[in-house]
Amino acid sequence: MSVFCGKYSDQLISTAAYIATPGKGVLAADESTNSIGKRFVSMNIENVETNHRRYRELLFTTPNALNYLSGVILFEDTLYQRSSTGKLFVDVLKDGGVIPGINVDKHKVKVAGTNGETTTQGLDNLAKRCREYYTVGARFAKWRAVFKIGPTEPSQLVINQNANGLARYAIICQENGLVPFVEPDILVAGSHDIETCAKVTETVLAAIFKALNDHHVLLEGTILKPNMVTPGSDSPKVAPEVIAAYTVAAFQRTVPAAVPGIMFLSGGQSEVVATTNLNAINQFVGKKPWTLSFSFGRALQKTTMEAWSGKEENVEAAQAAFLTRVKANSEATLGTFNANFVEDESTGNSPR
Ligand code: 5MM
Repeated sequence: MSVFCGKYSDQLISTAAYIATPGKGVLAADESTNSIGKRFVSMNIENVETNHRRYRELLFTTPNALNYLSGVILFEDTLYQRSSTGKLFVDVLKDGGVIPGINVDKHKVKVAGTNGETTTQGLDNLAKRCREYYTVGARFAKWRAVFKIGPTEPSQLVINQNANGLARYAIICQENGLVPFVEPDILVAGSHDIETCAKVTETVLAAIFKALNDHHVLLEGTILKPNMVTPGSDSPKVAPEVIAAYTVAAFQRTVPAAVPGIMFLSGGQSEVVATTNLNAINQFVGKKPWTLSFSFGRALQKTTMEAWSGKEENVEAAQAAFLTRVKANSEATLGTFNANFVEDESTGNSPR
């Protein structure tokens, strides 16, 4: 049997191509209730549902910000919520030329017999949920599988399990009209060097694309959301140009040219570091048949959330911080982010 070819094929291809428009990227605003709660509490923002909604409204209604985005990943609650003017958030995004997406995984669980490695749950009822999400306007989905680097990790068991889980998720999405974001997140924690991260990234991606092929997934209607190739967080730092060279080489070796877009997660990198690395990746001279862009969560939102602090009088300043980030990352997708303009980590907007 060949790749998936069903009633949604053309739409999947055009949706994925739109998401991968050069100059645009994706905002990952799909923090679960638990995760956004933890972030709010750490910033002294009251962790109540009203604040989750107010914060997402601040992001989605930032003047001009949607021009730099092709998609926003939502948590299930947000898909059904409305802005303070009564408009569904889904319609706010669509009217701004941005495709709504939905996080469909049900989080990770430990795999028995491993050193704390995990796999991701959520396949039960996934087809039914995808049909519902499509009806309310979602056109893409996201599923995150987590890998860690250690003396014997990731294990072959966890690589196989997560690759098959991602592939099964991807084909269920495509059968129901949603472009799958395939997110293998190889965590930065550890003292490994960049070569080790490159080797693990290549091994994991090779297994995933073998599984996607086995499951007949239409690659033209798929987006990859990977980590960048970097040294571990406890290792000496390397230059963005080195990260770019290793990252692009890892994809050249494993990601078919049929995939329209590679939209990176930020993985705990600071806002400026994530932008600078994305810019270096796009400036790197070499074979790059995919759009290389962003699907950042923390690296788009940290200064915005801090600037807001839950207070109405801070909305304008918070929106200015968010606009700075989406614009800078849009430039980075084109390799035109101004390296001489060094942003202040605390404000995200301070010239050298
Ligand atoms: C925004 O956070 C997403 C959901 O996380 P939880 O399920 O833990 O709440 C997360 O999947 C995110 O989309 C990716 O990890 C990428 O985010 P970063 O912050 O690494 O760019």
